[in-house]
Amino acid sequence: MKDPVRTLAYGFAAAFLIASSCGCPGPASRQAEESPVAESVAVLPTDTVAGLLEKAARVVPSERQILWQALEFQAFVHFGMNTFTDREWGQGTEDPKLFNPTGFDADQWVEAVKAAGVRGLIVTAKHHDGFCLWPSRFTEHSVKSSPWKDGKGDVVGEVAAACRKGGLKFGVYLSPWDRHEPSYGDSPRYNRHFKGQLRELLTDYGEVSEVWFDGACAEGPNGKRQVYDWEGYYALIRELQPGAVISIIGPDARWIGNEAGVTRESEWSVIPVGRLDNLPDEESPGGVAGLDAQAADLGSFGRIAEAARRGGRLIWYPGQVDVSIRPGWFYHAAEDDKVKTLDRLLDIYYTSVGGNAQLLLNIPPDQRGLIHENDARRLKELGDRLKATFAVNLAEGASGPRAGTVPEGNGPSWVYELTGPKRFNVAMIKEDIRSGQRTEAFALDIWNGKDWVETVRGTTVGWKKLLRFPAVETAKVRVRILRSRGGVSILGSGRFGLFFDPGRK
Ligand code: FUL
Repeated sequence: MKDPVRTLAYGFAAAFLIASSCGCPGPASRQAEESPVAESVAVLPTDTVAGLLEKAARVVPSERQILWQALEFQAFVHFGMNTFTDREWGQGTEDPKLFNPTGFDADQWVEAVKAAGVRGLIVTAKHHDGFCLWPSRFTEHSVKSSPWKDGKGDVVGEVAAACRKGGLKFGVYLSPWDRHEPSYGDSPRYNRHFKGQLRELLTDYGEVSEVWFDGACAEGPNGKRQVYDWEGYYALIRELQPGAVISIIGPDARWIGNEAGVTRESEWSVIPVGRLDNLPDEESPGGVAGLDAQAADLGSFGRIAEAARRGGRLIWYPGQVDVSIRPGWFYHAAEDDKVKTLDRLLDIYYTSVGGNAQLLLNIPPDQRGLIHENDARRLKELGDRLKATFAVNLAEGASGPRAGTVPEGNGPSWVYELTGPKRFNVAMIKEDIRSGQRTEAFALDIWNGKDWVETVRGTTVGWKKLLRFPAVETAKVRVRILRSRGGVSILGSGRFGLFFDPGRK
């Protein structure tokens, strides 16, 4: 749901993030442990073009960001009071007695989402209405006041256990905005309350791989505005779950900027942020350190140069695509026939996972507490299609990159001699993000027996670029780097692939 007040919370996050980044490049250091931002590199008005490019090439992810990026595809699960009131945003005044799933089965969630190929699951432990899916000691507004399992149930606990059993990472969405909690708006009091809840979630349920902070925010039931203690929240998460990625209103992963599953053609993970005065910027919608997460261009050289003029910083801040399989985030029976088509989901997959972003696909369980048959069927179709496509890498065993870099034309290029003629319609290119994100433009050529023919051209690569094109058959392909920031480290083993998607011509 679009939210007009999302910006405010982002602004608060900004203050802390920019104030605490150090400006010193290099590998992860002690500073990485002390600051929520793994690394940041200061860019200055006096930097030359070459100097800026060199600085941009040096920004690298933290270990937790690398592991998070490798998950590629996660499930988001919106379940709670809204499931039973048929709403998207609750008021906070709903009677806990309404929460009563008749057939709740966390294993069924895990099996259904695993069929699509996800590697993690994030559940809405508390949405804006304040109703907690775990028996929090800090409020009565939770499953313990519901008839479900006579108030003895714990959705978060069962989901965490099912994820562990099923081999999925487990993450929590905890809405900072709370329309029920009376202390909301009495800032220090609510901050204590919120940290208490975070502590419960981060200590009682084993490993938590991600904490998702929503930007939606408005006044509380007392009509007051909350000043969030982001610094305190982040410190607590780092202390209790040092491996957990803090997303959206957090330093580790940024909101892609829309809820429709759309990525930019050029998704950068190296992002210029901030201003010289280090103050939050409530004028700019979304993101940390004054970053407008909805801007069309976040990381081009032009943006870096602009940041340098203002004395900004470069951080590693990869994008996450949160999108629902249905129109709403929560389950509504009226949307049973509005589950996204397989083609739409594939488009989203290819442009997010294959566009240097992580895909967080929401699947909302129904009033039984089960993922509906229509969604489960679609998830399986998606997983089957992806498996059929990616099971065999037709470039496997190719000779080429191991022979080294072949300088040609404007940039380096790599020729792959396949083990024989192969027919393919998908190509994969990856950078080694431990060395940053450097490619600005590339092309893929195929050998037609006489000449090289350019098949597809792209801009950024990053973690993974997936390219789709009409099927071609050849025994030799070439990747050309047209523009990069410093030397490019792509195309080592496992970073190049050719595949055949049987669902396309
Ligand atoms: C938004 C929320 O307001 C929606 O209800 C949903 O949780 C979505 C993922 O984020 O900001």
